[in-house]
This record gives sequence, C-alpha cells and structure tokens, in this order.
Amino acid sequence: MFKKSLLAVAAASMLTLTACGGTAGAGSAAGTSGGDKITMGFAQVGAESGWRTANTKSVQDSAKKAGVDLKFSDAQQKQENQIKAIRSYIQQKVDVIAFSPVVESGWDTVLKEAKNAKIPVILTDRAVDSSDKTLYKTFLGSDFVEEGKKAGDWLVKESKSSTDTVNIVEIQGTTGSAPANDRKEGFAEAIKADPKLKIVASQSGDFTRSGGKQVMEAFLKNNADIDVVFAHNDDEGLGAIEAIEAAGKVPGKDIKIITIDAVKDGMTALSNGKINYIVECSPMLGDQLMDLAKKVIAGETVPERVVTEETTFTQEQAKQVLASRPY
Ligand code: GZL
Repeated sequence: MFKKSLLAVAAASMLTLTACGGTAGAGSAAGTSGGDKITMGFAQVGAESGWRTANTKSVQDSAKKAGVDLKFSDAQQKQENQIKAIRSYIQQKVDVIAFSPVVESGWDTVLKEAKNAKIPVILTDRAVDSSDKTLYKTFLGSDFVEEGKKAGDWLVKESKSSTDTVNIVEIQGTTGSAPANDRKEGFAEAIKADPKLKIVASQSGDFTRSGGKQVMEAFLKNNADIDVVFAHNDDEGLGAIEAIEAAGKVPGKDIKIITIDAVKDGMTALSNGKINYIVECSPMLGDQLMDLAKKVIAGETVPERVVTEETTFTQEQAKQVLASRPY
C-alpha cells in the first residue's frame, strides 16, 4: 500500500518537475510523502505466557500510537503457521514484516521470498540461526545468554557458604527456540564457577505454566533431593510451584526457584517468597519496533542488533516495585 502511493507521488512529482523544466528530483522521502499509512504484517509466536500477552499488547498499542496499520496473526507456537502468515503478508504487499521466530531454524526459504518481494523483515524478541544476514534488517530483543548467566551468577553467590552438592533441575523453554538454547548456555557457563552446583535433570516445559507443572511433577518423582529449580520463564516457575506444594514441600524454602521474565504473576510470587530470584526480560518492544520499521521503510540504516535494557529482582526488590510494574 504505502510503496505504491509513494511511487505514484514520486512519478507525479518527477513529471511535474520535468514539465516545469526543473531537474527531476527524487520522490519525497518515505514516510513524509503524506501518502498511505505504513502497513506492518506481524506474525506473533502465540499466547503461551504472561510475557507473550504483554508483548502482544505492547506491539498493538505502539502500532496505534505510531499510526501504523497492523496486520496481526497468532501462530499458536507452530512454525508452519508463522510461515503461512508471512506468506500472506507478502501476498498483501505489506510495507514491512516483523515476527518473533518460534524456533531458530527453518526460516531461509520464506525470508528469501520476502526479500525477492522487496519487503523488509524485522526480527523482534527471538533470533533465527540463518547465516544470511541480508534476510532481515535488524534483530530487536534481549541477550538471552546474558539472562541465563545472570541467573547462574546469582546461584553461585547464593551457594558460596554451603559445602554440600546443590542439585539443580532445569525446566527449559520451547525446544529449539533462541531463548531456550541461549538461557541454557548462559546458565551452564555461569555455574561452572562452583563444582558443587550440578544440573541433575533438564526438560522442556514449552514456556507454559502447565508444562512447568508437568515437568516438575516428573522431576519430583524421579529425584529424591532437589535443591533448586532453574525455570526458563516465570510461567514454568509458577507451574513448578504448584507441583512442589502438591508434593508437600515449601517453594522458595525447601526448593529454591530462579526464573526469567519478571511479569506480574512472577513478581507476585517473588514478593511472597515462593520464587527466590527473577531475571528481567522486557516484552515492551512495541515502540522500538515501530521506530525501526519507519526508519527501515524510509531507507535509513538501522543497527544490525538492538539489545533491550533489563535488570534483575530479589524478593525485597520485588516488594518495592510490584505495585508499579507495567505488566
Ligand atoms: C523471551 C521470550 C520468551 C519468554 C517467555 O524474549 O521469547 O517467550 O521468556 C515467552 O515467557 O513465552
């Protein structure tokens, strides 16, 4: 939509200029031609967690604020649905495509189709493992390795005084996704600092509360002595809490819990002492995404990687900030 009207304006202005004998100038810069609104096709992962819900709201609210016409799809965490959605956006000739790849691999074919259709693509939240960096304009999202490292660093500090082995169970995110791969890597790297810290079991809970509960029930059945749960997101940690309480143990005391995200429900459990530490992963990517989209369409250069600012929370800190948390 946007491009066609821009071309029409540019052609008209070229004609006008030539007719007046002036030198043919370029059409107006994209976005300032007064032409149609920018149309963005956004292929979302799904609605698997509190984080995802907050991320969807951020993208939709920011599109409205920025005057961007947003076409939105929910892939129910299936890659084939995201690929279908991207193909439909190509057919609709949107001005820009943005998506959060549910898994890292298998995107080159559809991204090449977008490139051949001259539709720029922005990765938001999660990355792809394609070696061809020309298939997308930029990747806006967290450093998941750093998030895993922050979780591990806290546990190393927390375990300094103990002499016994610390048995850790890990509830991983969606298999094959960038956050699951990278958080696992960062955490494993960090806990190498203390040989007492041992991961005794690791399984995917698919970033959902029900997945976290089921995996934790199995861990409790198969491991007599669990000291710590490292859950790749709050929702899995909240599911683990249900399983731990059902087994007659006290979450946060009998079994320490570390999670990543810092959404409202996670921060509430942290302030109530059921979770011990949360590493923040911000879902509020909407404003930055719309800004990057406008720049990309206007032909401006944008950074290859835009990393979001994030922090960490102890139980005390959660009590102080809970009331003011935006999501
Ligand atoms: C991280 C995001 C992850 C969250 C989960 O940026 O992709 O997916 O940590 C969400 O809560 O499901």
